[in-house]
Amino acid sequence: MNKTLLLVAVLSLFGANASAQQYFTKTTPGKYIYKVVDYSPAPGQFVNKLPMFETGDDATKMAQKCTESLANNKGDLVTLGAFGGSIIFHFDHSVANVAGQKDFLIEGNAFEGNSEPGIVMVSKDVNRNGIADDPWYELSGSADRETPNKLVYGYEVTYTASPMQDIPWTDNKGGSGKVERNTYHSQEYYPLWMPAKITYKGTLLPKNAKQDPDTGFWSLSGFNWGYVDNKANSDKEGNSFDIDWAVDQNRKKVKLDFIDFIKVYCAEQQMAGWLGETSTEVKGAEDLHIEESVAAIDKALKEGVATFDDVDVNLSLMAIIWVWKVTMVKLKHRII
Ligand SMILES: [Ca+2]
Ligand SMILES: [Ca+2]
Ligand SMILES: [Ca+2]
Repeated sequence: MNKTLLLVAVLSLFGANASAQQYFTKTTPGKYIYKVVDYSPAPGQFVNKLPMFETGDDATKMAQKCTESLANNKGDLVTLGAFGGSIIFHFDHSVANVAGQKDFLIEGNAFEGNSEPGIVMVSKDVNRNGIADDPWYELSGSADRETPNKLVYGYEVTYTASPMQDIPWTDNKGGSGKVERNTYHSQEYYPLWMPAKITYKGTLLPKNAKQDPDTGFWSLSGFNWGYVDNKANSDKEGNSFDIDWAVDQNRKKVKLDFIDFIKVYCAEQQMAGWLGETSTEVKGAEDLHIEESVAAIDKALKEGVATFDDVDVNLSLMAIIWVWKVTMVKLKHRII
């Protein structure tokens, strides 16, 4: 009986701990990107330039270069290349999902007629290891509601390196194409630190590029809401995201009280003539309500279910000892 009660208490503690928000550092929380933990672009005309690849750079180094470009509101651009190319980053704290409000903002470099929409995914650090290896949820955007039959869910593209040539790809729907080179960018378009074959999976948005038959001018029309690099940065609302838009693999709504990691991937697969391939760019991100995020973490800390990453183990041990002591006292006084 005693042992069972204790086991239940400890298990419930781990359960609570597993879903608790956290600080990623002990410094004063900031509202901008703290760290980029993964950068996996698809081929594109700005790849190996934004950020710059140098001989010997590996995936870790490239992610670090992205951090240097984006953290603390630096505001340099990172390109994601064609469909599926992605970036994963986090703030220095978990971002609360405030009811009825958008929770974070992501900037790109879109302007009217030049939208290169990327889809946002969010994740909680469920296993509390500080690494983005937990379940991901997509934030559903306007196209899901407005043109559901024109999206391709579970779309998958494989790119094959082809040095200094157009880069061929095939998809899981029997389609194929090339990320074509152009005269404006003369560097290699395939991410040079990555394997010679890369496969990316996600939701494919309907093509948004159109060429004016008279002028030859290409325009990339914007979607209504819910995508990165889709509206000009001056449109704060149009670049803001609500954690309540999260859906699971079956497109069913998921309720998340906070998130730790954000992923953005390019959701278009098209060549727009001389404009080249459509590729999402990311310029930065911001927690839209840092006070609420911090208050929620502090509350969880007080309740003993949140931890600083670097003292995680110690706090967990302390919490286990605390639960043990409380249980013993309660048993002694026959409270339970
Ligand atoms: Ca919200
Ligand atoms: Ca994790
Ligand atoms: Ca762009």
